[in-house]
Amino acid sequence: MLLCSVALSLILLGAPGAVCEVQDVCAGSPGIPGSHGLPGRDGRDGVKGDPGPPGPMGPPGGMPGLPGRDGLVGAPGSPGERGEKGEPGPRGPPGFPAFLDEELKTTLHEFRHQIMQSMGVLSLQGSIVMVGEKIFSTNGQSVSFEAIRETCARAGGSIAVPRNAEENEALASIVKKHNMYTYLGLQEGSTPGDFYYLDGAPVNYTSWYPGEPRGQGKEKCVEMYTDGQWNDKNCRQYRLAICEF
Ligand SMILES: [Ca+2]
Repeated sequence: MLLCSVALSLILLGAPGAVCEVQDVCAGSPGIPGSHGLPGRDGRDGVKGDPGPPGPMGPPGGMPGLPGRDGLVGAPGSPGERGEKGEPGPRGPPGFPAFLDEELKTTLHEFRHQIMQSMGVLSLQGSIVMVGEKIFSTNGQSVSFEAIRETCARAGGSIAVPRNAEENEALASIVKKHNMYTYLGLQEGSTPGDFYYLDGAPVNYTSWYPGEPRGQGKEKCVEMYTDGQWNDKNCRQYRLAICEF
C-alpha cells in the first residue's frame, strides 16, 4: 500500500519516468490471506533482577544456621619471653685478605693515627713515658709491693721492671719527678742475692747501688732510688706504684 501511494503521488505530481500506473498495481481482486508463520525462537535471557526481600523468620526450634565468617584480625599481643640461644650458624665464606681490603686498610690507618694522637697527649701531660715498645705509667700513689702488683694487673699491665739501661733511665725519670722510690718487678729467690723476674726468669739486667744487694736473704724486694740505682729492700714499705704496658 505504501509503495502504491508513493507511485500514485508521483503520477499525480506529473513526475517524469513514473514506474507504475494506477490501473496495473492498485486494481484487481484481493488474494487469499496467507497462513500464519512458524512461532519465532526464544529471545535472549533478560538482566538479572534485584535480590528479593528477606523471607519471614522460621518457626522457633529450627536447626541452627551455619557458623558465620571469621571476624576482623585483632591487635598484636605482647611479646613473649626470650627463647634460649640457638646453636652458632655455619662459618661464612672467607673474606678478602686484609692487604686487599681498602676499607679495612683505611680503618686501620685511622686507628693508628688516633692512637698516636692519644699517646702524644698523654706523653705531653707526663701521664706516660714511652720507651721502645714499652709504656711506663704511675697513678702517683705510694703503696706496698703486693698492692702495686694488684693495681697494675687490674689496669691490664704489670709492675714495672727495666730490662735495659734505656728503660732504667725512663723509669728513673718518673721516680725523680715524683721524688718517691718505687718497687721493681723483681723478687729474691731462695739463694740470697739471686733475683728473678716475676715470671721466674733470672734477672739479666741490673743497676745495683754500690754494695747492694746486701740484704742476705732478708730483703726480698728491690727498690729504685731517684738516681735510677737499685737496692734490695723488704717488701713492707710504701713505694710509688709504677706499671708497665
Ligand atoms: Ca739493701
